[in-house]
Amino acid sequence: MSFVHIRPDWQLPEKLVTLESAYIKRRQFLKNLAGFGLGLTATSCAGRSLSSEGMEELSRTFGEPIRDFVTNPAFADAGRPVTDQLFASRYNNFYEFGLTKNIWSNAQKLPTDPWTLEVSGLVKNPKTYDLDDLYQKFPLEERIYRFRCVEAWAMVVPWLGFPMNKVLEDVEPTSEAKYVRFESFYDERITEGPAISFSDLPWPYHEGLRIDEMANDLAFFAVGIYGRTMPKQHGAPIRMVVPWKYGFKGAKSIVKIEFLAEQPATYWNTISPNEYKFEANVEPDVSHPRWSQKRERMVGEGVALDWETRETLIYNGFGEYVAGLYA
Ligand SMILES: Nc1nc2c(c(=O)[nH]1)N[C@H]1C(S)=C(S)[C@@H](COP(=O)(O)O)O[C@H]1N2
Ligand SMILES: [Mo]
Repeated sequence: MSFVHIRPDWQLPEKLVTLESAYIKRRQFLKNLAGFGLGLTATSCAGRSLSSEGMEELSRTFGEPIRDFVTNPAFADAGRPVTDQLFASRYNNFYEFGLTKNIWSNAQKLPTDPWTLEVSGLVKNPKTYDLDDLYQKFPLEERIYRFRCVEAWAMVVPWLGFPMNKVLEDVEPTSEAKYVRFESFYDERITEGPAISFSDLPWPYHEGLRIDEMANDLAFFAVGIYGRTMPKQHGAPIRMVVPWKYGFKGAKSIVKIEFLAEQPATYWNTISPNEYKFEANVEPDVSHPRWSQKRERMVGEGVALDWETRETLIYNGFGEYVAGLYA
């Protein structure tokens, strides 16, 4: 397959400037609205405004530009607009750093360099990769994927990384390997979120896939987003992206990968097996016990009630790639 490198417009520095000034104007608008009683909604949700200093601080979390990558033409257009980075990067789930979506600042404590990712278990070549290995061994591609959280919010983001099957080629799982377990960084002196309210949960965060799911071409390890290295709040320096499954399957800041014969326990499934399945494929007709999964709110500007909603698609729109896995 031949790749064409398209320089997307969010990489242009002017884009940031435009977004910021548009945002500040909107903020003024919301402030005016507050007088009519909508202020509470505006400040109690993701659309909460940031001061221009806050905006500047946020943009400093964006990581270093990555120049050496190709945009995979199969994933150059998600059929929906790309979510503005200024929203995607401050509406996060990363419970190690707190309960709310507003953890971006707290997550800056995460130490990401040096970093090692250990691959072990039922493989012919166990490996421990450091950051240089990860960047040098696996050529980077960009993929614009739809992203769907089980909580019914969604976004469209340009990830930078490599397909998980490149790692399979490198470590060569044995024939006994049927499942894979992934583990996130955890150090209670740093990941202080749980100390507040989640201390009895099964830390570190861990997830799992079937080995044929990991081998599917869509399954991705992301080391960057929006043309830059991964911001800490999005799971620096390396995270899983499994776009046909709910977002919680994509463990952030992973330190360990283990190949297993049996299905591993996973974080949310252990906490609430009835609500969060191991498989966790995006299925609009299968309701969460507490809400419908038929539609999704696109992360964006303004007050939550105004978020644009769209229809949720089976396998998050990736059925042509993955339906065969579940036939
Ligand atoms: N280690 C870790 N990984 C995690 C989570 C988490 O709390 N801890 N949250 C998950 C959930 S529920 C979602 S929706 C996505 C959110 O990714 P984003 O904040 O980069 O959009 O990360 C997933 N990976
Ligand atoms: Mo999620």
